[in-house]
Amino acid sequence: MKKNIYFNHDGGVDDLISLFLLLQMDNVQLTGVSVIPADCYLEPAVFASRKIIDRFGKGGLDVAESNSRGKNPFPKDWRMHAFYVDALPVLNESGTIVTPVADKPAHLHIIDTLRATEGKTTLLFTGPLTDLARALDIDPAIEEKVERLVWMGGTFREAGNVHEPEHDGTAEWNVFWDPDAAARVWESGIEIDLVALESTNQVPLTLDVRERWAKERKHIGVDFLGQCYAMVPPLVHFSTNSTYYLWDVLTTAFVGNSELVKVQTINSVVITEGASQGRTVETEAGRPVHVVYDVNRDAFFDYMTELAKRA
Ligand code: AGV
Ligand code: CA
Repeated sequence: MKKNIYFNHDGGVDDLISLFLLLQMDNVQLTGVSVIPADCYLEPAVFASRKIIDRFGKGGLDVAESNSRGKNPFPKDWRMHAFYVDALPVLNESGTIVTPVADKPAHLHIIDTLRATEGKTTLLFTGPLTDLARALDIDPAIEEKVERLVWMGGTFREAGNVHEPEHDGTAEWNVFWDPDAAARVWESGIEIDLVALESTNQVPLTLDVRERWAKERKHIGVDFLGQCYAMVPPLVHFSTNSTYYLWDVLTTAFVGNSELVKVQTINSVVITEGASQGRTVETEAGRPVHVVYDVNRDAFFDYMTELAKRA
């Protein structure tokens, strides 16, 4: 039995690689894709998504554009990454784009796709939750059509990954971009699996991983990984604000193979105001979330590289 997956992403290198890998999973039925302009510019991220589906998928999908806006914008340098992926020759060889843009915005596309899909759907979100929060406000009954939400977001460690003026550094970026949206989803009855910084910190982009992909570049999908991860800074001596981790790819791999990680349930709330906005905090009175806090790093990199070889 294939799992129905609806994928909402924000066009980073690891978001776009996640789309590519989902298309290679034989236990996944991808039912819909939408793009939110958080850690990306919308146009190149939508183009790149459509081209990835054309080049590496089987068709039958459209890509919905989000018109959501966040509270705390991502740095421009990071948002530029989607332009680089969109320009890769492997995605532009055919010179045409077949996969269409959907005729409705992302939050309505989520509602319609959930309703049109037989049975329940797992929501995979690798950017902020704004489109889901808006969908729930319009049509709360879609909760019944949701199997669970798998989200790259949050952390219960002291250090988050937001290093911005007026902030204390305790938040993870996908929560920080729109803390109110996360709080809205926390209010729902949806089961939440959180792929938090606890586990994503264990999968930095490192030089040995790059070398491996270089050695195996005769496979077009592995070459695609190498080309994409050439655009972003690896971890060499120490972690900086721009150091790249495989945040979203780990989240996507968890959907395809939950045995790679360890999960623990934590009651939590989302802080929406002030210097800690976007922080997820453990508290008895909070709602339960299933936190992915540990990963088998080598098994994860093997899994994603083997998936890429199928392309
Ligand atoms: O916080 C991680 C999220 C993931 O969804 N994104 C990147 C991933 O797509 C934001 C982010 C945090 N640090 C970054 C980010 C960095 N150094 N470069 C680009 N994006
Ligand atoms: Ca992302």
